[in-house]
Amino acid sequence: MAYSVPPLPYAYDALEPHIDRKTMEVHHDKHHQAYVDKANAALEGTPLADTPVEEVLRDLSQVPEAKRTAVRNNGGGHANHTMFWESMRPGGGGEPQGALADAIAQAFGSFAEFQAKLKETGVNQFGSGWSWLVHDGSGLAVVGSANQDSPISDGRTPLLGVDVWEHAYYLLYQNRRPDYIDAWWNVVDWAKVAERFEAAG
Ligand code: MN3
Repeated sequence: MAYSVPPLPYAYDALEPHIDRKTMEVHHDKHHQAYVDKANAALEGTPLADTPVEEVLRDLSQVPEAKRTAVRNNGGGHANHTMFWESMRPGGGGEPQGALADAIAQAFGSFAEFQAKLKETGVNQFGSGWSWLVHDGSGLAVVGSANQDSPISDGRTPLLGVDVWEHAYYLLYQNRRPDYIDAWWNVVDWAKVAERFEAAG
């Protein structure tokens, strides 16, 4: 089965005023679709054409060398964006509860310190990329990635990622990436992040 863009699990304008409808339309319908189309084109006719994208990204050396960069970029783009849409919801935000809250406090000192670190990593990502909360096998960490590189390819489990490509925020925030990240916290679906944490732990 070729990859496909999953339907957005809420309306395009559901995350307003934090993320605007036009950005969501272009980001989901155009950018994510392009990653899917290019990933499918790169994998077509290879033994990996029916492999879930996470399994492909876990070991990129299994991808034929001539296709590897295209799969890294576009397969990564597909996986990252699929997770991104599901990490947000209207009326989200607040703070995580339970075991995830405890693990964040243990790893970073406090939820506020975690937020500061994820934001700093996103703001300081030069050019395009992501800032991630990951489970690295022993505990939680914040890592950045360039372009569409997935933490999966480094042996880590992504729990939450903020897209800091300009296409994610430029229409509403222009060059103000820090303001976009500040607003993005208001739409994070912590219940979804907690599910991933439980599965990873
Ligand atoms: Mn994007």
